Amino acid sequence: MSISSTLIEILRNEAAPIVILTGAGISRESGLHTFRDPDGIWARYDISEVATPEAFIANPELVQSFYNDRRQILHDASVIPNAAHQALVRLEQEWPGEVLLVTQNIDDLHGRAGSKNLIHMHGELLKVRCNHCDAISPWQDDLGAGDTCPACGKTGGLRPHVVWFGEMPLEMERIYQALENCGLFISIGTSGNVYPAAGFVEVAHHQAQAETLEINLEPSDGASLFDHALYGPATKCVPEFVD
Ligand code: BJW
Repeated sequence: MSISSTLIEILRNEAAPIVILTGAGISRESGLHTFRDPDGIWARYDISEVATPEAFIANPELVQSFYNDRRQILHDASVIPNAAHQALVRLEQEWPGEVLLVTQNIDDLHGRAGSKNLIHMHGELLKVRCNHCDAISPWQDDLGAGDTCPACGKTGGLRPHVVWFGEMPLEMERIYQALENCGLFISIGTSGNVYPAAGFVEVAHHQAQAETLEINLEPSDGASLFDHALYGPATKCVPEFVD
């Protein structure tokens, strides 16, 4: 069932806090591949070989080249924020209550579009983390074993600042606090396969009695958990909802 304009007006009048979760589907029409679609990243790579801490120990060159390739694609001039990223900026600016945007994406398209209240729960492709000093630093270029940490000057300890399977996603306390207090939870362009993000809808529903809305190309694995849904490409559905 689609969300009615009357319900949106009630939530607006209450200045209800909104939490938005985004996934790879929102960046698909900017030219970035999703993970689990037939043409997705996991059709070409084995998750266990590139997205676990064990993989980084066993074959750091393969893991670095996986992220170096994706960093290069992100620098491509054709990869820019789309109408869905832009609509979420308008929502943040115009909604009378707090809008927290939590993205699982490691691309920088929400930030480039202008979203401010933004959490990258799975990290950021254009940052590195140092295993020697824990510093997180901006990083635009290819990364390799011989690179030096901009913060401590030591070599050999840099890794992509991303959250692999088995690692703790970032800023979870802030995210759960927002979920427990929101009036509307919106999930956009995510398949609902990866936890803890896939469980956010239940936290919003049970602990905050929030309205829940899924916006996705097609019903996700967790579709039955949502009160409302809009199905179609994000560049069509997200502006439609916001405007
Ligand atoms: C469109 C569209 C268009 C397309 N418009 N839509 C058993 C049970 C429960 C949990 C576990 C378990 N065994 C292991 C776990 C934990 C594990 C997990 O979830 N495993 C599952 C596979 C079962 N999770 C973890 O390990 C996480 N850490 C953790 O749990 O720590 C402990 C903890 C517990 C509780 C609280 C706190 C902490 C870490 C997960 C790290 C995920 N990392 C990755 C890769 C790293 C970053 C990177 O390289 O980019 O993150 S995996 C990959 O999946 C990436 C994504 O962020 C993530 C989610 O994918 P997403 O965004 O949903 O993409 P897709 O492709 O799946 O879906 C795209 C959707 O868009 C589709 O539905 C399309 O239809 C749609 N779409 N075009 C709109 N144009």
